[in-house]
Amino acid sequence: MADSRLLTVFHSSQTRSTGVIILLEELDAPYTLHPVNIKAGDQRKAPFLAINPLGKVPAVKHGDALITEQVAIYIHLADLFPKAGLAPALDHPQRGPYLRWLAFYGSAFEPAMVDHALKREPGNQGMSPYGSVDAVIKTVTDQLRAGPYLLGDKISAADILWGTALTWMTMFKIFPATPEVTAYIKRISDRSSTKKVNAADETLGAQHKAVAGQ
Ligand SMILES: N[C@@H](CCC(=O)N[C@@H](CS)C(=O)NCC(=O)O)C(=O)O
Repeated sequence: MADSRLLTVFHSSQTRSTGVIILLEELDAPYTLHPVNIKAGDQRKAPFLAINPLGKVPAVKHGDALITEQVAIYIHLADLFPKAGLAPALDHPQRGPYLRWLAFYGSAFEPAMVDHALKREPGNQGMSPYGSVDAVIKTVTDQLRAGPYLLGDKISAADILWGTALTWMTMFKIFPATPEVTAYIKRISDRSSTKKVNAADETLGAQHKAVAGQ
């Protein structure tokens, strides 16, 4: 690794930070885990609020630099370890679509799905950052139907983000589990990185529950 700054991931089991750990495993990147016990409410206590004032994981320290927000973290990490081939190069024709799907995730998909899950009216379509929930669901589902990955035949870091997110969103029935979506999720969950991280997450989750007295 040309960049020798240490990577520390602030992580809580079975959350959005789980996907970041899966990505790091895919990238074969060295990293240190800093567990945050969400079950005990540690994300809202001073030591973690000093890292991320929003009290949210994932957060990553790269040396002294702080990166929060999944999309920024995925872009940064996949670019940092180019040998894994999970980020199209700057001049690659798929670089733009790759960034599109990452940005779409954070600026359209999550706001739409959270409004949908909380049964909040999106309000005026012209003011909404995503248009309509139905348009978002159709856009994603159509893309996955073309598959097998978001960019076609080759997996990218965007698929780790989307695959892990769609796993819990279909589980909670926020996003429709159509055959193409289910097949896509399975492609990501069958990967050895996902299996390894999910198994470790079970152990961490049980430890955190015990500490929280649950
Ligand atoms: N906008 C953030 C969202 C992160 C987020 O919502 N994380 C959840 C875990 S899945 C969290 O930390 N929740 C703790 C809480 O708010 O109590 C991102 O994309 O990284």
